[in-house]
Amino acid sequence: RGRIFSGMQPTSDSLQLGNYLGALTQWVALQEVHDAIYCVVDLHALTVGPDPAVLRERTRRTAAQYLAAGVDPARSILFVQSHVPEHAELAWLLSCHTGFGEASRMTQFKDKSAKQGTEGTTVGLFTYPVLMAADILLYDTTLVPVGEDQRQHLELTRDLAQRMNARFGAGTAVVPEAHIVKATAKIFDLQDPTAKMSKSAESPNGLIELLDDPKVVAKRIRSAVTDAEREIRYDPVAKPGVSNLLTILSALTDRPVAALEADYAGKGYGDLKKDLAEVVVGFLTPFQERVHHYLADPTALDDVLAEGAERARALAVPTLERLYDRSGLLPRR
Ligand code: AQP
Repeated sequence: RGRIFSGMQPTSDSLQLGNYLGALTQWVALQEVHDAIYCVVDLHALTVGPDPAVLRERTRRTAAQYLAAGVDPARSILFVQSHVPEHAELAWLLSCHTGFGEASRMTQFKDKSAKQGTEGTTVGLFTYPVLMAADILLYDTTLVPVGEDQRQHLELTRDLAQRMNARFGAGTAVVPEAHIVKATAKIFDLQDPTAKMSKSAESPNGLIELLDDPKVVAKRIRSAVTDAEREIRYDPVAKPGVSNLLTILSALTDRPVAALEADYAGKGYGDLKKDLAEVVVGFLTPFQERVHHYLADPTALDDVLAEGAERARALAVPTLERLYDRSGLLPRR
């Protein structure tokens, strides 16, 4: 059995459909055959300067969405990052092995810091990928299910693990593999189908949030940007909007894109959008009911998270001890 680790930031009241199709559905599938550890990465969310009460609320909401999607705490470990202090401790150690230039080349940092300006950009945002590497290496993770946007951070994580092994001997860190499912690795914004769908999108019109009012979601799908042709064909370069709609429909109905192209031969974009809206609303309605069920009992939710943190710590402590020891830190007695 492999060891899986992945997480999402509680940076919004709701996850978006890209988070769900790119990562969360993989998490649920992988927990069947692997030891899986899923985390709400609240320390990462601090990089955007959230309001404290809002962050707390979003942390629970994110956990409730994991559960509603099918993450099973009887099978997987589900916890909140800040409840296991070893994440921050290992991040410091790894930051001492990360080049300043190397961290500066991370495209997510370049994009986000360009929006925030030098004064608005924190050191936390800069070292974000190092904390992510710590999250992964802390559990001797072998496989990390993520969307395409995290590939570069995963490469950095692998480089850091290999660097630790070269410096301190084989077996210091486990080198993880990314698990990126090509078909759904990048879901695009409905209004700008060349940009990835993102929780923190500037305009909500291109976004499908899992906890949005289904009527609003249906309207956004009906207004999705397509192209001036009429043919429903999968061609991400020439027809990014239509291809994105086909990708989403295929993922939610489990029907191959080629079969969908055949289904829609001779039909118009309006038909595709109408059907997709129905499928998405059909998925969201019971999903939202499950989320609200978990949120209705915050004590039970907190109990699940507390138990998860305890189980996670039992794995994290020996890994950190090993890495500290190999680095030459004097063992605590
Ligand atoms: N559009 C997407 N298509 C496929 N996968 C995606 N992911 C994110 N957007 C898409 C994957 O979802 C997980 C969430 O990771 P995160 O919460 O750490 O943040 P992110 O990658 O930066 O995602 P967002 O939604 O764009 O959040 P904000 O706006 O807060 O930065 C990851 O596995 C990611 O690959």
